[in-house]
Amino acid sequence: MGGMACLLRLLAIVGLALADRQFDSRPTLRPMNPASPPKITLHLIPASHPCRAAVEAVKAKQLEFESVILTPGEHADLVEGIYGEGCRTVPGMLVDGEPVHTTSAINRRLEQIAPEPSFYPAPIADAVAAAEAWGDSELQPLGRILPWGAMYFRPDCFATYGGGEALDPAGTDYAIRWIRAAWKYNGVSAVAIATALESLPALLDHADGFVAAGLIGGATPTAADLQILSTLRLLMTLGDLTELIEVHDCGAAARRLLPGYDGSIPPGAFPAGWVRAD
Ligand SMILES: N[C@@H](CCC(=O)N[C@@H](CS)C(=O)NCC(=O)O)C(=O)O
Repeated sequence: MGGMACLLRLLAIVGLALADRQFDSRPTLRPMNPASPPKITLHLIPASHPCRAAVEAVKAKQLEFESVILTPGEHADLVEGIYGEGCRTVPGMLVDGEPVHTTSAINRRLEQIAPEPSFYPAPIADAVAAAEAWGDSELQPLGRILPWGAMYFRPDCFATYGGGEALDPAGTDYAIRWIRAAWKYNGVSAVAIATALESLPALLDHADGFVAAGLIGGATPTAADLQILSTLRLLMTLGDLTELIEVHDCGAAARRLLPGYDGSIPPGAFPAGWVRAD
């Protein structure tokens, strides 16, 4: 596929094809929980780690769902129109038309609809909820800074986050405009990138503590798994960070839960010395 075609694919102009590939809506098993499942619709954008978390959450509950892939940049107004004032982020979930907004709210609503397998197992429910909240507030923002940060140095890799290939020069020019806009929108700067990279080793150690405590990395995903491991797996698409993350128990858990993840930026994108292992 040519570079520009790959790019257009990322921008969700062929959103449904992308939805099939990136956010596979088929449950792993036949729906069995509950007896008459509600109609679930997810509003998503391509390559978003919270969106991937929501998709995996619905699949873990073995529920059928429909994906609506929105165009990044245009999605915020649309999402606010559906989910209410101030609700401008994805993912959002409609359950028989009832709006449920943010990954944490989605996890909790799914738990009511289909209690098994539990995202908040009884003996560790509070600790899982606290780990989930930590993942949301402390780790998730890195998934909006570092991939966009690395893409500035390798804009030809932009379309890989939509399942495409490296861009040709014309596609790369187009991608550069999107990357600039994303920097502005997400508050990315060289200082923000360096700060995020500096914070990563301690965050990985913290997440390893959750593995040791049995809050993440087990046989069935908890709400904390979905929240934390989706971000780590996205960050592992950055060649500069793959090894750094996967030597950690939490990194190995991320690869187990999410073996495939679109996007690839070869090592060497970030300036030498910015990536720290400790
Ligand atoms: N923490 C929330 C927020 C998710 C979030 O920030 N999503 C990003 C995409 S990765 C988004 O929609 N950003 C658009 C905006 O901030 O306007 C969640 O987990 O649902």
